Amino acid sequence: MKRSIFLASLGLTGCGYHLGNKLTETGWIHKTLGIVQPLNHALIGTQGMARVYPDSAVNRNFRVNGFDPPNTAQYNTWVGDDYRGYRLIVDGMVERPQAYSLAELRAFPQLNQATRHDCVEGWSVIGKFGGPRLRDVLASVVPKSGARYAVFHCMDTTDDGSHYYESLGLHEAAHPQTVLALELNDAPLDAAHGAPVRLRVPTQLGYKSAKWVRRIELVASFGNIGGGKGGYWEDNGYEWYAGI
Ligand SMILES: Nc1nc2c(c(=O)[nH]1)N[C@H]1C(S)=C(S)[C@@H](COP(=O)(O)O)O[C@H]1N2
Ligand SMILES: [Mo]
Repeated sequence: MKRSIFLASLGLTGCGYHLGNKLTETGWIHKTLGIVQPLNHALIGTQGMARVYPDSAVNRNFRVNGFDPPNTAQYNTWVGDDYRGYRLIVDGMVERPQAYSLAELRAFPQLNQATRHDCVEGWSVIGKFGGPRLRDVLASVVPKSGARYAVFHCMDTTDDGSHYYESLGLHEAAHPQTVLALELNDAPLDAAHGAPVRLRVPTQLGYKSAKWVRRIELVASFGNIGGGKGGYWEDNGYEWYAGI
């Protein structure tokens, strides 16, 4: 009897995912891929997963919120050139730092899912975000074992003159629905929604989904970045873990 209860608990669909988290927390994010990837499909709709909506539920006009798009000469050059000159820098505590072009990001397996975006201001909108899973991109640079957080450095300027930034623990960064979105509603992401690359974290509040990402830096601590709380809104009093 005891034994069957034990086996039943092992059989919970969440276990494979939690095993993945354990491994990523020790810095072995690349080792989890083979284990977690085949489970993704079975896990949709289970605990810890954001609800996935049918295309018919998608709001065609996805609301725009937050600071204005970057207005630097460099950004405007990229916009005018279909972002061909843009590179996403992925560095910090990694074995193989990279600067990925959009074509290289499109070469990763893509996830394109309609999920609900909840802003802390109290509105929600359903949008379909497509792009590589963050964990695949992080695995490709091989995080060092001491890396604990991914920090997202953005290109827009906030009202205190700083650049917007956000961060995730590697646990959340490895979530199978967390993507670096290149598309919104089956079209290339537009400047207003964070082009060319924005983070999309459907399990957390909207402010975690950083737009206009220029650089992802892996760190052991975010205590010395910005105001030290892990994000622009966190530095202004919001929660770092903004689970929905
Ligand atoms: N770089 C950057 N990312 C950001 C913001 C911002 O001002 N700058 N606003 C956040 C907030 S509060 C929300 S609700 C969403 C809005 O995304 P949307 O404009 O695609 O709706 O982006 C988030 N990411
Ligand atoms: Mo928001």
